[in-house]
Amino acid sequence: MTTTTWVAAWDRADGAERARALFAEQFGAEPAGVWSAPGRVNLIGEHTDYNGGLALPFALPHRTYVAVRPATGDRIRLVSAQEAGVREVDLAAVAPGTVDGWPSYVAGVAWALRQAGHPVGGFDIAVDSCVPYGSGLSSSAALECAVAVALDALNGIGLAGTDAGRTTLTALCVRAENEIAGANTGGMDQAVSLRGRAGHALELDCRDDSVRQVPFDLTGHDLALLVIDTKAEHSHAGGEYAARRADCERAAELLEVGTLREIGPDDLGDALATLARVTGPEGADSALAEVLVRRVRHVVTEIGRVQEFVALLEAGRLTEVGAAMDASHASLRDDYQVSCRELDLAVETARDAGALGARMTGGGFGGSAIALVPAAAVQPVATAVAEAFEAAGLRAPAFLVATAEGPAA
Ligand code: GAF
Repeated sequence: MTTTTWVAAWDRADGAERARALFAEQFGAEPAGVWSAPGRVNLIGEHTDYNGGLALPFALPHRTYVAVRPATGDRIRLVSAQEAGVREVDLAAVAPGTVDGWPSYVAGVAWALRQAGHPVGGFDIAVDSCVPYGSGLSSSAALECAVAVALDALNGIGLAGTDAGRTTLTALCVRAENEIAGANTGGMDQAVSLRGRAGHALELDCRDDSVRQVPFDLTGHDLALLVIDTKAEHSHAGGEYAARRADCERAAELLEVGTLREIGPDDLGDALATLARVTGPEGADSALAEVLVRRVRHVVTEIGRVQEFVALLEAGRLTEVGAAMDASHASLRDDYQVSCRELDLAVETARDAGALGARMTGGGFGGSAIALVPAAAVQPVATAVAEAFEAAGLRAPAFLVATAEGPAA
């Protein structure tokens, strides 16, 4: 029989002790403290954040832990339990394109805080994490946000104490990711890692960064949210994510709107006709017209699905959200074209095995899918997916059951 692999979340005290012990072993001293931040899943609202739209993520129990001690001067020394060797970065020399690999997320946050006028100097940092890496569950945002709250506390900045301050920290982490790590992502992942709440999903309105905490607790409803890490690796520093973002910006420009959020559901037909007209036969680029029509249709309908999903959650009609999840996946696969064979197989198999709804989560091109399943069907659905992957000759997937937990602290 095919076995299933489960990715456990560490107990918080255990995670903190791992980071502390790594710090002590590496640097021969105790850290000033240990901070941590969660990865996320997104229930619905994909590729909407950079279009000023709505998303509905929640923070996972899986967290990245950082043990930190300030140092004199501008030198950052970094060690990670997941990476070999000690890295060093001169904070004064950090600029776009100067730092490679995982240290760019750490140095990028220190750089962004400095750019905003905060007096951040060098530090030693040890990192350990149970957020699966490269799985579309925001391991990079978890690292950025853990560093953000650590530097906020160590430098007496005080932003982490209020939601308004955390909104500012979110923007600084996004700057770090966009400008220093070189991934042109939106702000959903950092927002939920810093502003999520246990037992709630975060309805995030990217038009003005406002949020609404929507109760999301499946216990008592006999349901569970199964996360399927397909092990098909993805990266947002790659070209496809940036290409989708560029498509949306081009469409907004042609439609003469600031962001696609300004296209309401009732305007969609007119907007698609306008796009076809300005880029199509007269504009002599019908291939571009077809692509942009698909992108806009996804974004506008996906924002509507977030609203539908939230309304069902608030009405306690959890068993009815599956259709919106299924429609979201179809739209991401067919119109936005960011799914892949592994994600489609995970989603289809989960549904056939009893899931109420399933979809890819995160940026796509690999990474993870989520399935809403009756609690008793968690193991049978996981087994069915693992068997389907084995039969298709794909790498064995990994699984976790996601509950909504607290933010960076
Ligand atoms: C990735 C990005 F980092 C987010 O900003 C978001 O765009 C997501 O893909 C797609 O919804 O996680």
